[in-house]
Amino acid sequence: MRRRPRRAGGRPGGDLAGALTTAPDLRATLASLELAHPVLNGSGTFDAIAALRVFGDELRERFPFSAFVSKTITVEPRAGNPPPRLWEAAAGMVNSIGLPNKGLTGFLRHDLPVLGTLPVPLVVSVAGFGHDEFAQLVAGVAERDEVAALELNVSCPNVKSGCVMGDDPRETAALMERVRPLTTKPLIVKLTPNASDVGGVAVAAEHGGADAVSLINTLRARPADPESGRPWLGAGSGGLSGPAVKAIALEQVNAVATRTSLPVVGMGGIRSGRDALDFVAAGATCVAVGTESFRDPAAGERVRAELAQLLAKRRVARLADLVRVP
Ligand code: RRO
Repeated sequence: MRRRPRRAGGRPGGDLAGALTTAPDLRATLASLELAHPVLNGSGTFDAIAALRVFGDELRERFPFSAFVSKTITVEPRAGNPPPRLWEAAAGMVNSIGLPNKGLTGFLRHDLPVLGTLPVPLVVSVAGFGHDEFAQLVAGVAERDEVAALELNVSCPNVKSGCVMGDDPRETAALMERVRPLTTKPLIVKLTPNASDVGGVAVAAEHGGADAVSLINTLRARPADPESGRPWLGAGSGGLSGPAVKAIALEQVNAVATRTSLPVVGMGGIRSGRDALDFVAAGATCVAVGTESFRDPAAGERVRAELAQLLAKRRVARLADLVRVP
């Protein structure tokens, strides 16, 4: 078992004597991406195209995330699942969106030119129903200059077939073998919390040449209509996210961070700088805000600001100095 190397410097509670006179340095390195701070969005949880339409240049000047991860795209256009698609859980949300998107050609023609104008690196999330489709998506997306990195979504809970490649280390290894030779751009593998051994899947991704992993995607869930007791969601089941899953996500992030040396994008119920710090302490290099952005579209910016305040209070000059919990 490989243990994640400790970062240089720092001890719990901080590594500087005296008060900080400058704002903490939040820069983070995710594979070859040099990011201004560690807060990304979770795929599919922030519609940058709609936000640009509403806020225009104001959004470009104060973009809440240090990199933007697109909604997952597939080769063919998809309408998504029948409604209702959302359920508000006690401490979170169950979604059954079902991967609606314009398909590869529609994305490249209509969405990419707009997303390419964002002031941060663009990560395009892709999901194929089989290796050939993944290969088509990776080749088609990676050749575009607007794209800084790709996220391989092997973990969507809301489609009947496919997306099983993240359940099993051998499946993940076979996928990586197929797509890794197609691009030199960073490949981030989005892991599922529904796998029995998420650490094993992460190790397979690393051996297969992944540059980073992100986790967690949503947990399979089945809300019941309080009146009839029948399944509430049009598709029957969906995926649970939000504060309810945070402790599960921390456990899985820690399991992955201790078994691989890949940078980890940690997510699952992050609402505050305190939550973000917990993920960094568990081993994450970057964090992503998802469900909270539906409640507060400015959550990404707030989480970053709160994280900076927390580090300053603890007299930690650089995020990279923070000691990770083994
Ligand atoms: O579109 C969705 O239903 C969806 C996706 Br692609 C995903 O990766 N995770 C999720 O909870 N929903």
